[in-house]
Amino acid sequence: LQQMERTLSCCQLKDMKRLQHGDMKLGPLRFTRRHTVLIDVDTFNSQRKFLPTKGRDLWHSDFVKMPCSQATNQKSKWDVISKKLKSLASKKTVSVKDVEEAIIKYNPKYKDQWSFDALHTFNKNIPDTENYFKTLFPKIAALALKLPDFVNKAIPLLRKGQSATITLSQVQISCLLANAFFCTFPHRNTSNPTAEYAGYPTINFNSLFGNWSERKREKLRAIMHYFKEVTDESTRPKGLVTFHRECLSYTDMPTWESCKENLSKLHITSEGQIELEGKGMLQVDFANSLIGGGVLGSGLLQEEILFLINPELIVARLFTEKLEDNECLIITGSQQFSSYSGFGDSFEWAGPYEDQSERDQWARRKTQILAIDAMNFRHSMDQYKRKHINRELNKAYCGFKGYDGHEKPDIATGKWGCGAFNGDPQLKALIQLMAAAKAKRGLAFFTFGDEYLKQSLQHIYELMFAEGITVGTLYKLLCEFSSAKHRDSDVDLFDFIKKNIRNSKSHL
Ligand code: AR6
Repeated sequence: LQQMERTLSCCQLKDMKRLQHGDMKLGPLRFTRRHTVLIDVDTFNSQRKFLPTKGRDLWHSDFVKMPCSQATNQKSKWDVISKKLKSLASKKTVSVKDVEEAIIKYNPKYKDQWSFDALHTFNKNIPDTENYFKTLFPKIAALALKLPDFVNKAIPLLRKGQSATITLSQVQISCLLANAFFCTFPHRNTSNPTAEYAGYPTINFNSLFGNWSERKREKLRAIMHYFKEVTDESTRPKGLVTFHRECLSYTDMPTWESCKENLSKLHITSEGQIELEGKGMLQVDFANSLIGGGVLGSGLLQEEILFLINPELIVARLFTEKLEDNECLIITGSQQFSSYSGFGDSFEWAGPYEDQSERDQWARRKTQILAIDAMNFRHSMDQYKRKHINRELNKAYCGFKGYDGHEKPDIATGKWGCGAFNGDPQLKALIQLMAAAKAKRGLAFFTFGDEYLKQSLQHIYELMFAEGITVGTLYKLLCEFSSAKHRDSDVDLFDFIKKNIRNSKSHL
């Protein structure tokens, strides 16, 4: 009987809805005031070609300041950069020393600050037979040099407070990342809080090249593999990727206590991972408000790993301002290039990954990644405060609700905010369930080996499902729990719900 009940409420992975793009016609690719497309839409729509759109460079605070800009000062800088890159690109083999020398040549201020020891050690430790880097460096330099041809329309910054979208080709992304590799982006190297890009993540790769550690080795293997694929004619990706910043307006924030929705369907598993088993669903990135977190440093948690196996995500750091409490970033169409195993210190690059995901009408891989940053609770008790519960609910809902008629597959998530950010997995699971119910989407919850959470969440979900609990009732229970927890910090959320669910229904 128990088994039967289980299959009645919790569902299986195969029942989860994945991206189709068949039922929903995207229509021709179009740019609008809020959607910048960096390729020529006419030739794309008529011949499916990926030609860069014509446009002009803008040295302006609303746009990415480009290394190849014709603005005074930068023009002469690009002369130096391009001369250096040309000299590297013309060689058959290039050493790490040459790469370092070139980067420092046009970033002389950082001569004593930037270290390249990780890149040196990495290169030395690879057996000669496997060492393709010496011949890869010239190709990356050649790719970086194409910037003025490949991207000639100004890239808007995805700034806080505004929903906006950028679509660009995978080749354009590779060219931007080749520039990041060679640390050519201007005004992006200072961490001074008053600096122009202080509210943005870093983009130049210098931090990846210093402070050798085994983590760095594995990161560099993943990054170099990406460049190997994108510089080879036979494996160069041919498609588009869309980056959308969504800003949830205050008027669109649900009044959680009066939400009448019932819980949506749930699949819970302690096996598998969001990025594999969740393919084709809205895959949650346990993000930092500075998108990509420590991917270019030494961080190696869920978000950094995601960015290493899908390096195109890294380009979001170029134009995405720090996310506010009511904002998220949704990336459609990025490609996975690498496989991996492990997590944190045990992370290993496990070789190439051949992404088989189909492409949609806009030539994007049928993948959607949702970056939402949980709050970082240094004091665990803080998370039970009502205003923080509200913040997390609205953050998740902002991402889960989808945008502008886009398809809404179910959501693949897990212990969002419960590792580095110290969240309570029970509370975070319920918050995500509520946001999913409000957005009318199912949830696949990957507990990442946590058997206890799997069992207890399944149990409490079945109970709430059987009682027909609504989002509003659950919200009120969370508020009551919040007070109970402040009286006695040992109270367990699921126990509290078990004890109070009947009462809550009758008096709420
Ligand atoms: N699939 C499912 N679950 C996973 C996976 C996976 N691939 N990887 C990890 N988990 P964490 P946070 C589980 O700490 O607390 C980054 O630096 C695993 O149990 O990455 O939101 C960001 O840039 C893990 O403990 O997320 C932020 O700065 C838990 O998910 C910060 O970490 C939480 O993963 C965000 O930290």
